[in-house]
Amino acid sequence: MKSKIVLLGDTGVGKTTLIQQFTTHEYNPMITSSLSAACVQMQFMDKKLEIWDTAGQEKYNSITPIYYRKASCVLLVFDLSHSFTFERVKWWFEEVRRTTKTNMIVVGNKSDLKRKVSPIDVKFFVESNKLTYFETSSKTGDGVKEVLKAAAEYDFIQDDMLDLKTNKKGCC
Ligand SMILES: Nc1nc2c(ncn2[C@@H]2O[C@H](COP(=O)(O)OP(=O)(O)OP(=O)(O)O)[C@@H](O)[C@H]2O)c(=O)[nH]1
Ligand SMILES: [Mg+2]
Repeated sequence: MKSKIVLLGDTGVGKTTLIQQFTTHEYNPMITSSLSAACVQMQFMDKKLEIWDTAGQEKYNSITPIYYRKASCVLLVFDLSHSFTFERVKWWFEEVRRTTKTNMIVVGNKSDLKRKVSPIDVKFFVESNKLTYFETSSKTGDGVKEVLKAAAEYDFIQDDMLDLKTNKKGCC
């Protein structure tokens, strides 16, 4: 069994660092901002995971739909210490929902830092959209395994109508 997991979120929220925790259980503070999408493969329990990192900088946003198509799970990552990054997660949620039925998990990262995002706002957003929510620190590793486990449990949701629509637009 193979699962495709895609990480989306604003620049600097910790997507690449989170993936590094998934694969090596280590924190490397020297990671630099991603300039393009990258894929890593790993075995997790009985599943082969294909994990896609994306570049969060605004100028790269236009290329990402081709990455989350056919994903079994999208991780919408924000930085708990930067309110604006949570607003971006709401935007990403709408963007992904527009073209796919993909499962989505919201991840509030950097739980080791002072929080700026209101827990009430997060609760309202995830509950009203029936989403699963985890908090992580890809610095300390807190909550990381739980996210990976939850993401790996999902399978791809086939939707021929949505596929047709996206093919018409010639998105990939
Ligand atoms: N304190 C703390 N710092 C973190 C955490 N996760 C990542 N960082 C730091 O935040 C910065 C950005 O992390 P990245 O993993 O490069 O962020 P990104 O989302 O991949 O960013 P882009 O590649 O630009 O989209 C780095 O300096 C990381 O060391 C965390 O959980 N806690
Ligand atoms: Mg990155």
